[in-house]
Formats: sequence, structure tokens, C-alpha cells
Amino acid sequence: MEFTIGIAGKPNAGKSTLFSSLTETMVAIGDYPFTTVEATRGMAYMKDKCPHTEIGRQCTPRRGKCINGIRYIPVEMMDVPGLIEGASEGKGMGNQFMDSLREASAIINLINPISDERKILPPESIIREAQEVENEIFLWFSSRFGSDWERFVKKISHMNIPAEEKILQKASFFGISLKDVRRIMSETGMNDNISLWGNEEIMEFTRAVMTKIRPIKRVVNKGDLIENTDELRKNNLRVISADYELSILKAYRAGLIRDMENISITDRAGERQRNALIKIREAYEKGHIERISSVIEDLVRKDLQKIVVYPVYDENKWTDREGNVLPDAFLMERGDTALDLAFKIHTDIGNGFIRAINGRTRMVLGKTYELNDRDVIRIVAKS
Ligand SMILES: Nc1nc2c(ncn2[C@@H]2O[C@H](COP(=O)(O)OP(=O)(O)OP(=O)(O)O)[C@@H](O)[C@H]2O)c(=O)[nH]1
Ligand SMILES: [Mg+2]
Repeated sequence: MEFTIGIAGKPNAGKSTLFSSLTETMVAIGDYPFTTVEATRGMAYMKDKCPHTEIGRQCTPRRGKCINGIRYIPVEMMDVPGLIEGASEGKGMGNQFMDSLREASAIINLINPISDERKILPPESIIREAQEVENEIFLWFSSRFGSDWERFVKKISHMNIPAEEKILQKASFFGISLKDVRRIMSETGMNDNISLWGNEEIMEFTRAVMTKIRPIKRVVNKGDLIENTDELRKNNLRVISADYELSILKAYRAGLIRDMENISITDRAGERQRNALIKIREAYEKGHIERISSVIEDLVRKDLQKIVVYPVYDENKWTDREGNVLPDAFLMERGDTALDLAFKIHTDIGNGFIRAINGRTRMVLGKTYELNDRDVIRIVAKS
């Protein structure tokens, strides 16, 4: 899986609760620190209005699902053990699992707004909690990125490759691409002779990776316990309730609600269940807290600048060779071209690219055509 969102945060923040609700897999949840002892992966979904509604034929997704015209595009989630101050030096659950965070395309920094004394923290403390976690991740990344620097410099000094490719030799630690390296170098104006980098440059590069390529989203959990979330939201913090999300999932599974979006209650819910669900629904309607799905949607579409593209083999019927309607939904980067899509489908299709065709307008598109969100595209290639 190439696209993963990691859920990081201090112990007890509710990471596993959130993970369970998103991936519909039950993992250990506990009111004590370090319930989770290793990174766990699972599948969640990002929603998109499925283009199949435009042609009136139900799609057949190869991966993910489509319900009531909403396409659920797979996004991998990673639940990570709690991070504490000093984790980058091996405190708490240590740091071996922090390595798994570098495989994440983005990180949700889940913040617990409740103190050890079970009081609601003031906004300043909540922000400080968020900074501490980010600092630990930063320290871990920069120390690992900067490790064995002299040997690395010696190794590349004999290599006859462009400066940015030299940087990539080391930066591949972050799993980033040459395109990412180029972007960082042009936006930071750092010296491109990596042989001359010292501690300062190592930290600057790490920081650029964490802000530009691997964004960290601050999300305050347990919003169900916070009376007024205005101040938090004014400080650019998103407020959710993993507990409510999990209740909604359970209610849906038990047939107490018709759908997970609108929380429309069925006759199967008893009075107590109905009241609990109404309370949950009202919290969202008041805008006091928001659904995790909209946080993830913003993370993917706005912070990571992703778009969804639907490749097809038949531009008229929007099917693959076997007649499956809109079988794939790819997350691509804004700015990616028709050629990038061809390579994403298969290296041979990329190498044999002849032209692309827009499934809506039937217009012929060249290699450099810049993909739009929700494009339906056929690639014609030499076979
Ligand atoms: N009120 C409330 N409690 C929550 C919420 N989310 C989680 N909790 C509770 O917080 C406690 C910790 O939840 P976990 O999901 O185990 O937390 P974690 O971040 O995975 O903890 P570690 O694995 O120890 O790092 C549990 O008692 C949960 O029931 C929430 O949104 N609201
Ligand atoms: Mg946990």
C-alpha cells in the first residue's frame, strides 16, 4: 500500500479507538497508558461522489466499495503506540515503532484534552501537548536521517550523479521521491551540495519534509467531553470524538441507524439507545465537533493535494476489458499528468503511451495533460 495515514499521539489519546472506528477492526482499547505495544495497520476509506451516477450504471470497484453513489476509496491507517517526551531517545515504548511513522504519507497528531487529573486542559496546554509529540517525531526523524553522515558523504563523493539525486540517496530514508526533493530544494533554497551539510541543514531538511511532504494534522479527541470547542477551533485544531465514531459504527452494525453519515435512527433502537444517538447527532449538528471523515478528506485533498482519477479501458462504457464499470479509483497528486496515470496503471502502459481520452468529453489528450479531480480517463498504449 503506497498511501498510509499514521495516528500518533500520547498514551490514552484515543488512537486505538479512532483506528477501530475507521478500520472497523477492534483493537485493544484501554483506560491506561501503553495499551498498544506495536504499530497496527488497517484499511479505512475516503469518500468520493462516484462518477457511475452520471451514466446510471452501478460500478464494480476492484478495491474499496460503493454505497448509494458514494465511492469508498481505500486509505491505509496505522495505529501507533503512545509517544511520550523522550520517546526519540527510547523512553516509554521505545522507538522502534517510530520508524513505521516514516512510512506514513501524513500523520494525525491525536491530542488528549484531558489531564491525568481528569480535568479538561486549557487550549494553551492542548497546543503544548501537540507540540511535544511533533517535537519527538522531529527529533527521531532528524537523528535517524543524520546518522552515519560522514560515511554517507564519503560514499557519494565518488558518485557522478546530479546533486538532487545525491540528496535522494539519503532522503530515501523518508521514502520521498526525487520530485519531493526538488520541491524542498527549490522552496527552501538550501545549498544543494549535501557534502557540506551540517546539523543545521539536516534539521532544516527534516523540517521541510515534515511540513511540505508529510503533513501532521492536529486533531483534538474526546470532543464529547469538552463543553466549548470555539477556542480550539479558532486555533486551527480540529475537534472530534473517537468514542462517538465508534458508537456510530456499532449502532450501524446493530441496525439501530440506517446510515453512518446522517445517523438516521431505525425502529430497532430502544428508547435509551435512541436518546444516546440523538445526543450524538446533535453534537455534530451544532458544529461543536466534526466527523473524522471530513478531517481525513481535508487531509488528503487539501494538505496532501490529492485528486481522484478513474482510469478505464472503454471510454464510452467506462469499463475495463472485462466489462467492470469504473473498476479503479486512484489517488493522484494535483499536477500529475496523463503520462503519470499511464505509469501508475502499469510501466508498460507508461512506456507505450500513445494518447489519452477524456471519458466525459471524448477529447483526445496528450502526455502532458494535467489531470483534474474525478477525471475518467482512457489511456491508449502500444501493446
Ligand atoms: N470520552 C471519550 N473517551 C475516549 C474517546 N476516545 C477514546 N476514549 C477513551 O480513552 C481511553 C484510551 O483510549 P485508547 O484508544 O486505548 O487510547 P490510545 O491512544 O490507543 O492509548 P495507548 O495505546 O495506550 O497509547 C479509553 O478509555 C477510551 O475509551 C473519546 O472520543 N471520548
Ligand atoms: Mg492504543
